[in-house]
Amino acid sequence: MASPIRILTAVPICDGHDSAINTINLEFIRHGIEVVYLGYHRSVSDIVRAAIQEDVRAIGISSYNGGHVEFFAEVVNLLCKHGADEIKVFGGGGGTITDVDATAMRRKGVDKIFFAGTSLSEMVQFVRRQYGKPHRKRARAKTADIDLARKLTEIEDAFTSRKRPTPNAQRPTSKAEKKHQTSKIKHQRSPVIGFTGPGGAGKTTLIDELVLRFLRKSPKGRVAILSHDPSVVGEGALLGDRATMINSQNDRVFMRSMATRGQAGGLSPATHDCLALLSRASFDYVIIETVGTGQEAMPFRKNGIVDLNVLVMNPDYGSRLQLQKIVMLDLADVVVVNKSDLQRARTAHTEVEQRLEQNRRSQQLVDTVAKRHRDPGVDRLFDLISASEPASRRKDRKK
Ligand code: B12
Ligand SMILES: Nc1nc2c(ncn2[C@@H]2O[C@H](COP(=O)(O)OP(=O)(O)OP(=O)(O)O)[C@@H](O)[C@H]2O)c(=O)[nH]1
Ligand SMILES: [Mg+2]
Repeated sequence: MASPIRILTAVPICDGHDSAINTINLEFIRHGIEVVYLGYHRSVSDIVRAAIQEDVRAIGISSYNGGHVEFFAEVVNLLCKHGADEIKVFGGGGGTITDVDATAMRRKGVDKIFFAGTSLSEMVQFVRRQYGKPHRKRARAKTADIDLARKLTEIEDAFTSRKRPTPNAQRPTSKAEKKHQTSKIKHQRSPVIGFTGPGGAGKTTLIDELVLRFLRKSPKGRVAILSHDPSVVGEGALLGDRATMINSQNDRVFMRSMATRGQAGGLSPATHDCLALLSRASFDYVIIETVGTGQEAMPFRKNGIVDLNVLVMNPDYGSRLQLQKIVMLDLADVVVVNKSDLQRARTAHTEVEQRLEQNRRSQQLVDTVAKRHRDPGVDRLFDLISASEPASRRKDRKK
């Protein structure tokens, strides 16, 4: 099976018109395209960085603020500067982009501008026709991030090209997969922190706040984030975690969004190998976020690379009875009750605390308000993570 087309979409800086791109994203997804959505009010450098890290085939920009001629051209130029000009640029902006503008933009290297009145199916056909084939004979990667991004694509594609994806398959078999095989993980690898929890609990917001603290504490450090969103085999996906990120739009953060491509449990068939690659790529931390999970999920159990398991919960999980059913409450090293600004948070804290006492092991419970800047709960979580000794290093010490 061919790998889905991956594109990145965004709305430029000083522009909040996101309704058009939201509609277009959905149409692309419905037609089997994986869309990494960066959100609105995004700068040229944020867009180019994301496109490179995500190793997308093209960038679709929706622009209504009037600055399209310069903005699109700057994206094209910056891609060229980074040696990533194989990534194409296209987009639209309704009546704000005139015929004359579009001609000028094409001259500056923009692939295609869609005018008002174009049907959504025409756009889908264009993307399929123009960007349907993988990049062949790629020029040598000019930067380490481009090289890493391509290797991640190679791993992901190797899993997808199998005739029948095996559920929970973690053992690579193809040539490309073997090349990146992770059984020989070096001892010196980055600590890997795993975040899981129900959809919308605030995992991404929390990770973004933790990244902010990390960037401040380590002026030269780098973090990698591997983020997941759900998808069915052979179908498209909205990879939307980047749209929630503010602080992680930074050259010291390497983020990759993955669709689960049919695998249940919160991760993709290629996660293990992608994670292993990232953990060997000299980041100070590697953070992994699962899709929003259910009561039975234990996504990091078989993974073997995650050093610290963090379960992020909503205060409104139901009642004490529901808590008994959440398997991750037994497995997590740290349980976060996020959205502590909500009314039920105090009760949730007490109930979760009592639930954890039954486990009789040292699990930490932290209350956070991830959407509030400088939240003391997030500070505490950051300190806990910084102080935790990765399991990999503990194992090394015992040897
Ligand atoms: C809806 C709308 C709003 C909504 C936005 C809701 C939202 N979340 O997106 C609201 C009411 C909030 C709004 C606010 C403002 N708006 Co307004 N808005 C519009 C409006 C009416 C429609 C835009 C739209 O979504 N069209 C629907 C899309 C699907 O169709 P389309 O635009 O024809 O696009 C086609 C193609 O170009 C293509 N396409 C578009 N993008 C992309 C991307 C890709 C990748 C692809 C493949 C294709 C593609 O898809 C369509 C296919 O037919 C336009 C006027 C108009 N009729 O175009 C003004 C307009 C864009 N707004 C305008 C202005 C000035 C503003 C405000 C500054 C007003 C104010 N003073 O507050 C604010 C700014 C908001 C902000 N934060 O940026 C001006 C812009 C003028 C300019 N640039 O010179 C316009 C043109 C109105 C006008 N005539 O004055 N706006
Ligand atoms: N009230 C409140 N809202 C929050 C808090 N943290 C995050 N949110 C909001 O919750 C919504 C979901 O946040 P995300 O960070 O995207 O949640 P997520 O767990 O990553 O979601 P998925 O990846 O879809 O599973 C957003 O609208 C956030 O602004 C918080 O502490 N309090
Ligand atoms: Mg998320």
